Amino acid sequence: MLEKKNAFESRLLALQEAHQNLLEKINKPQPIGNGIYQRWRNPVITREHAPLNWRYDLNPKTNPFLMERIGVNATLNAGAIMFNGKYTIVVRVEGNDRKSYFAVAQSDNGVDNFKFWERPITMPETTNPDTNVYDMRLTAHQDGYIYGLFCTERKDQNYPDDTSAAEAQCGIARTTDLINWERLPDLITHSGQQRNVVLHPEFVEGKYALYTRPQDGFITVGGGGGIGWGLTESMEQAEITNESIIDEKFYHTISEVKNGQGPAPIKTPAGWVHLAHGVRNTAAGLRYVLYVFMTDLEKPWEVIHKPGGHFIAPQGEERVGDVSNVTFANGWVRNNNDEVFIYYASSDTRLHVATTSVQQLIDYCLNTPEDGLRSAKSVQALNQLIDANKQLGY
Ligand code: M1P
Repeated sequence: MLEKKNAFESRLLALQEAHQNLLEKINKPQPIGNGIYQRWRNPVITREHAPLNWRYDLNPKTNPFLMERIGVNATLNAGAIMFNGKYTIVVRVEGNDRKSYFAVAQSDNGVDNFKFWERPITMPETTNPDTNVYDMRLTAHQDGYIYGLFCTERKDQNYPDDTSAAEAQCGIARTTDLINWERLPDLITHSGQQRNVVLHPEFVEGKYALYTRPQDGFITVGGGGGIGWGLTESMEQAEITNESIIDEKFYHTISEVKNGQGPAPIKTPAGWVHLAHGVRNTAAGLRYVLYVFMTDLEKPWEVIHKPGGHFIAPQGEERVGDVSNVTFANGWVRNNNDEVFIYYASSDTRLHVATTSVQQLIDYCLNTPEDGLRSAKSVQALNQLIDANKQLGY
């Protein structure tokens, strides 16, 4: 009995020490980079960051082997915001049971030492309970609330015998403290399903403005797709009656199959800077990359600059995970020095950070060649660059 107790205690100590070391691990930027942004070496949140008392029954009487009772499978796709002077992320935590929930974690510097709050978010349900909730976009809106828009997934009742048939819609909640959330009715649109819906931070024409992603099915967007745009009078009964596509998917581009808005756009003197994901198909399955575009300051639905190609694509270890070959981002933070912290997940498994600045993002939008949509145009753009460099003697 004494031996068992000692084994329990030494295992607990080992777990606590490993957890503490992970939480205090200092992060460093990767060397050189591409000048557009800086990747950082370590993921900022992994499943091992989840507090021990969320995962283990710490009572030797009821858990003599100190087994993990409620496992965390992945920590990914986080919404992000500067909150009370801290870099704050609302992480999609996916349990071993495949259900996702939201949990807040904070860091003083945005690149390491992220710690989860004491408990995950208890998100109220509507009268039609969610089976799964994920990928929250946070928007500190002009109206004074922080809104969290997320995907609510339920069984698709149109296919009662298909146990994998799902329906995605946009869930809406708002808060002022990130602890207490007021759940509002789901967004009504007149498209089949919705995912990747994001609230624009300012009123447009006196209304709430939303970026949408209409889709025919749960995985496939079908004939439509693209990043959509629509207005709603209120968020308490949010409904978009007129939805238009502002950034289409296009043949033989990084977003040939589908795309979706990432976090709420950042306002800059040159325009709104957007981060989004684009998806194409390959023999090895779908490949998700991030891209950036800029919309007009007065008309956030009008794309005015769109650099060609991907901004962030999965690299090295990022390429492997539960859903490999994926980078996905729904959160970024702009600090008072106009530095931008991009929180992106790799392969639906863990969360990373890349840092850049408002100035760099503007430069990237204004000066990266657009996708010419043909190989010949790509070579033309390349030759222009080579010629310009030759004139400088390079
Ligand atoms: O598995 C990759 C991503 O797939 C979905 O994104 P989209 O709606 O664009 O297909 C989402 O389920 C997302 O959470 C996931 O990371």
